[in-house]
Amino acid sequence: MEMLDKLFDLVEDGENEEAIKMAEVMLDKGVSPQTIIGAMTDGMRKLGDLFDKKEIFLPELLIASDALMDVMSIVEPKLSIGDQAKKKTVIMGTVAGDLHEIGKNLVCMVLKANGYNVIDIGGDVSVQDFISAAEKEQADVIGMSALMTTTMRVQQDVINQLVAENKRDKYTVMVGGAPINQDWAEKIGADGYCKDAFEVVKFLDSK
Ligand code: B12
Repeated sequence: MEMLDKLFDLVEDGENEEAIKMAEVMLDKGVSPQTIIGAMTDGMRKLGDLFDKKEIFLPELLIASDALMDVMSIVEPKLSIGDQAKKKTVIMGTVAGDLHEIGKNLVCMVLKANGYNVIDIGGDVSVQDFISAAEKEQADVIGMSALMTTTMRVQQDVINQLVAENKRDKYTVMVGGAPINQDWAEKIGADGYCKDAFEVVKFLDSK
C-alpha cells in the first residue's frame, strides 16, 4: 500500500512528528495496527540489507529506529486488548551484549494486546538476570531475543543455567531474533522459535 511505503519513508528520514501524524491518520482511516507493524518490520529489515551492503550507516539506522519506536508508541494503544483473563506471565528481554530492542518490544506489545502478562526486562540482560526475573515474577515463559550471531549463544547459556539450577522444567523457553531459526532452538533445547510477533501469540496460545 502506497501509504505504508510513505510512512516508512518518513521513519527512514527520521521525520518523527510527521510519521506519528501519518500513523494516526492511517489508524483513523481503519488501517489495522497489525498492518502497520508488519510494514514497519519489513521496512526495517530492508534497511538492514542496505546497512549490510554499506549503502547506509549506523547514524541512519539510529535515526530510523528512533522514529520507528515513536510510531509504535502510537500504534500500541490501538491493538485491542480482549477482556480475557490474563493469560500466562512472560519475561521478555534481549540477551547480554545485545542492545537491539525493536523486535523484542514488538513481541511484548503484541503479547500484551493478546492478554498476556508481559514483563519487559529490557536489553543487554545477563543470564542470571533472566533467571532471577523469572523466579521473582513466578513466570510461566521466558522469551529471549538475540539479533547478532555473536550474542545468540547467550540464549544457550540461560538454558544451560536453568538446567544446572534444576529449573528448566518450570518454564516454557522461547527464542527469536533475526539470526535465530528452528534448528538453533532445537539445538539449544528451547521449547519454541517464532519468526515474528504474531506467531508468538499462536505458539503460546497453543501451549
Ligand atoms: C535497527 C538495528 C540496529 C539499531 C537498534 C536500535 C534498537 N534500539 O533496537 C542500532 C542502530 C542501535 C544497531 C546497533 C548495532 N547493530 Co544493528 N541492526 C539493526 C537492524 C537494521 C534491524 C533490527 C530490527 O530492529 N529489525 C526489525 C524487527 C522488528 O525485527 P526483529 O528484530 O528481527 O524482530 C522480529 C522477529 O525476529 C521476532 N523476534 C524478535 N525477538 C524475539 C524474541 C522471541 C522470544 C521471539 C519468539 C521472537 C522474536 O519478532 C520480531 C517482530 O516480528 C539489523 C538488521 C537485521 N537484518 O536484523 C541490524 C543488525 C542486527 N545489527 C548489526 C550490527 C553489527 C550492529 C552493531 C554492532 C553495529 C556497530 N558497528 O556498532 C550495533 C550493535 C549494538 C549492540 N551491542 O547491540 C548486525 C548483526 C550482525 C551479526 N553479528 O549478526 C545486523 C544483522 C546488520 C547487518 N546485516 O550487519 N542496530
